[in-house]
Amino acid sequence: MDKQKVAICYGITGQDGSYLAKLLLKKGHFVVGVKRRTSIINTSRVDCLYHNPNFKLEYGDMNDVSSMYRLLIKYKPDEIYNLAAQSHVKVSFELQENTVDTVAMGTLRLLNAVREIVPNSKFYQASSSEMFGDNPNMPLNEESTFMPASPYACAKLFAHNIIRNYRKSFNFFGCSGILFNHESEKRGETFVTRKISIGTAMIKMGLQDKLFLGNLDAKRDWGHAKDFVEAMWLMLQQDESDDFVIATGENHSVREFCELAFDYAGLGDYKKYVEIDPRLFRPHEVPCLLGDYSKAKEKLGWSPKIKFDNLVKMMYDYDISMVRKKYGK
Ligand code: NAP
Ligand code: F7E
Repeated sequence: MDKQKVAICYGITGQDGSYLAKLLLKKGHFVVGVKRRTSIINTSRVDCLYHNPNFKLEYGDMNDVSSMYRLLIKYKPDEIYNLAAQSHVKVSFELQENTVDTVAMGTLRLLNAVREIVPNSKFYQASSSEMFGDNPNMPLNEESTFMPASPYACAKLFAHNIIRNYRKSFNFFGCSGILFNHESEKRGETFVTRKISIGTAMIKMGLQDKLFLGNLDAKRDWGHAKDFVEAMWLMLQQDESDDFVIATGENHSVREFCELAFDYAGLGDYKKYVEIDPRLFRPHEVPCLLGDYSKAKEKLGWSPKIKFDNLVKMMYDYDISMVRKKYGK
């Protein structure tokens, strides 16, 4: 019988960490989830895994090298997934150093520890479509020029480049998934899709009158996190490491997301409820992103299953049931 694979996942408490952990457990892995210390408990996305004998939570931090060594020595993982980040683009304009330290330097620290302790393991890096930033030449693929437009994107680009460099210099197995926006019922509540799905549900239940948003004209290529974590896993099952764009090949505006959510909720025209708050605009906006996932389709056999309409409906259905439960309606 094959030895059980061990995977370490940094960023386990986040949206993708929770979907990835479930997928890896299904694949038969032993999963070590790394969480940082927080003043209030924030493991709700993975609490359902707490009693699984193949799942273990450990403390660690992208800014704490000795904990990286401790965990790598203790578990000798076959696969390492680096999903940890200060992942909010707008916040990165206010917390520049923290974002760069966690995303760029944190990745470098983890890479160096991995090369020392488990040099034959496979490493997944959570790269981002934000790295394309100002590039207007859609659709974007692995050969497109990176023109980062935020501290977050600059930091992700450093991490992306250092993985490529280690791959070429040290024969290191490091894959970067250049993931376009992916959302879900577990998406953080300050990202626009979840703000809209929760806001629509609150308005539907008469608990809120208005939803305040920023730029409604921004367009994103939105997929579902459950599909996207499958691509992460597939990348590490290949014989050679590489970079892959993971996207749906369709984009929609924030306005279209609102139109569909309010219409689906039976509230009619979103304009009756949505107001613009200029404080939600960014110092430098990425107006449009659209990905070309042909390489992932050809080499990994990956395609997205959940399309935009379904994504919006799934998120609204989840949030209306949460709102009902929470407010006893
Ligand atoms: P998320 O929900 O914001 O999760 C980020 C995770 O990183 C959380 O578990 C967070 O812990 C952890 N983290 C933050 N700072 C840390 C530190 N210093 N040390 C250890 N852990 C730390 O993000 P996500 O949507 O799941 O995305 C996963 C990864 O993919 C991120 O790297 C993100 O930048 C990247 N990405 C996301 C998308 C997308 O559309 N979702 C697209 C492209 C790339 P806390 O819970 O304690 O905050
Ligand atoms: O913004 C506009 C906003 O914050 C999407 C992260 O996972 O995906 C994510 O980054 C768009 C932007 O995601 C509001 O200006 C309008 O154009 O949901 P978001 P993001 O910035 O695209 C990438 C791929 C990542 O890598 C990141 O980690 O929506 N927008 N009104 C708004 N955005 C927010 N957050 N809030 C608003 O009220």
